[in-house]
Parts: sequence; C-alpha cells; structure tokens
Amino acid sequence: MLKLGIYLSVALFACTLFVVQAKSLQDDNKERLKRIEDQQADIHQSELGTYSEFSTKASWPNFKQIGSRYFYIDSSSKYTWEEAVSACRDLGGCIAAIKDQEELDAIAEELDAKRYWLGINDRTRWGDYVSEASGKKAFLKWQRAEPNNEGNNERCIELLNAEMNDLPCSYKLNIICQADNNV
Ligand SMILES: [Ca+2]
Repeated sequence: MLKLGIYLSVALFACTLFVVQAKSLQDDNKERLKRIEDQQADIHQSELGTYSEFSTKASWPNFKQIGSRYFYIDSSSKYTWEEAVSACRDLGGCIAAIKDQEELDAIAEELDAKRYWLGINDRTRWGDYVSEASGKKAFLKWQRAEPNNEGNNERCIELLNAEMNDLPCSYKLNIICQADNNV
C-alpha cells in the first residue's frame, strides 16, 4: 500500500512537471509569435511610409504603373536631354532608366514609334553609361552598330523601337519619366 502511494506521488509529480513545462513552452511560443507580428507590422508601416512619400511626390494621375514601377510617357512635347531632366523633375519624378529586359518590353508596348529620351548618358566618362536618377550603371539594349558616338558628340541615350542609341544631348525628343530614383 505504501509502495503504491509512493508510485502515485511520483506519477503525480511527473505529471505536474510536464504540465508546467508544456505551459512554459506555450508561453514562449506566444511571445515569439507576438514578436513576429510586431516585426511584420513595422515592415508594413515602413512600406506605407514609402508609398505615401511617393504618392505625394509624383504627380498623379500622370504616372502609370508599367511592370513593377511607375512611369510617365510624353509622346507630344519634345525636349533637349537637359530639358527632359527638368520636365520629369517638375512632375515629381526623374528622367527614366530601365531596370531590365522585361521592363523594357513592357514600356515599349506603351510607346508610339517615336524617339524618347532616357535618363542615361556617358557624359562623366566615355562609354560609362549611368542612370541620371540613381547614378547606377544603366541596363542597355543597343540598336545594331550602336553606340557609335557619331561626330564624337553622342553622349545621351534615346529609346527607339525598344532599342537604344546614343545621340547628341541637344536633340529634341519625347520623354519618359519614372516616379522613383531606384534605377
Ligand atoms: Ca548613335
């Protein structure tokens, strides 16, 4: 009888220990979940911040989403390259550069068969084509036999029929602006 009592006490003790441990594990998990939820809320908040910064900066409804970014395409007015930089800035954006081939294809679908300035030039260093907006190395898709730097005076990049060409920056072309300065 005494033995049975001891066995029962040990069993009860083990059981209690198990319950306490399970409870503490559950509390741990709850705390972890809460931390993850807080982090997600922070990320969402910072995304909202970026969005509202953009929406007040870029002038709606001129900018249109094409692929993952926002662009403004002006197929009616013509500008020198310098004027194009100012015109895009006045709209709250930057003269556009292209992220990659996918984005180029998507933009090209929106264009007439006209010539558009892009925010790309090699004016700082010959052959070093950078984005005006981000200062980063630009994605390039040249037309056949370009860039040829004709007359030693072609430092700015145009987009024509989904391909690029270097031109004198003083030429007057249509423009493409981007809302961000990431590319
Ligand atoms: Ca050329």
